[in-house]
Amino acid sequence: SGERERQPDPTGAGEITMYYQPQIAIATGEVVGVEALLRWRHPRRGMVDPGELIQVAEQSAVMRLLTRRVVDDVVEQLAKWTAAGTDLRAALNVSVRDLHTGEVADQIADRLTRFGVRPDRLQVEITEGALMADPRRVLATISQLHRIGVGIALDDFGTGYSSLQHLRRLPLSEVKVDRSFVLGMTEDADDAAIVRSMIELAGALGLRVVAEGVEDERTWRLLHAAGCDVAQGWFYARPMPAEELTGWLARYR
Ligand code: G
Ligand code: G
Ligand code: NA
Ligand code: MN
Repeated sequence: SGERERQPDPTGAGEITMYYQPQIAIATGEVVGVEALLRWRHPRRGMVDPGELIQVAEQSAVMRLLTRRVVDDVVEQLAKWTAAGTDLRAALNVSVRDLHTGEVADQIADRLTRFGVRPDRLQVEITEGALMADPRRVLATISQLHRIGVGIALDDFGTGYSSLQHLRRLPLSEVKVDRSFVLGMTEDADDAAIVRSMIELAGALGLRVVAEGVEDERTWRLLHAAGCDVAQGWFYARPMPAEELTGWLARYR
């Protein structure tokens, strides 16, 4: 949030901020949601992508704090959009370890109530890796989120193990086709075939399909022809701060 960002940083470690990347319904061109992506504004290195930060954080209690911060920021942002009449859904990422206790689900329930945000405005993205680590506890957390009414997306679909079992057993609302397959679609017939099969499979199971990493119009066309529901990628927009998104949405319409 803006106020927090303008505060001086006594630790010198930089600031955490959320960026939002639009997700577009392929059939209508409508913006249906955004994915919240963490960014680290480093005092010397500038804006750093979260990959490195999250890898380090996951080794310690820091991840728990980061996730708390992400949930707070995203739910508060959803409340602002709702108040402004902007009808957006937001997805946030949680790490594998976040799902080993019910804490994140309790926090999400608490914040949704406190900010008066409808649970179906929020979606939580999980990766298949989460299920490998501790399937029973992870499933309990995911089920808790599902009962609250929060959507669950299976992220990076196609890169994990036993994907088909997860599709059947988890209370999912969406699968996100991993960008490694989408990026290759226009050049590689196998990648294109894999993406088409994933779209068909997810559709048959009643799940919304999101293609991530859509970088050009040819990829968008292939996805349209394949009946993919939603696209996300640089072809439409890069992840951006919430303040920038407002202007982007106005220009997009
Ligand atoms: O935005 P970018 O492509 O740099 O993200 C790199 C990785 O960091 C991706 O795997 C993404 O899922 C992950 N990531 C981004 N934001 C968050 C977050 O808020 N929490 C968690 N756990 N992972 C995130
Ligand atoms: O692991 P996850 O799927 O959450 O990672 C999402 C990451 O993908 C984000 O960090 C974002 O920066 C990145 N991303 C978003 N759109 C594109 C795109 O069109 N091309 C590529 N290469 N990366 C993208
Ligand atoms: Na994600
Ligand atoms: Mn992904």
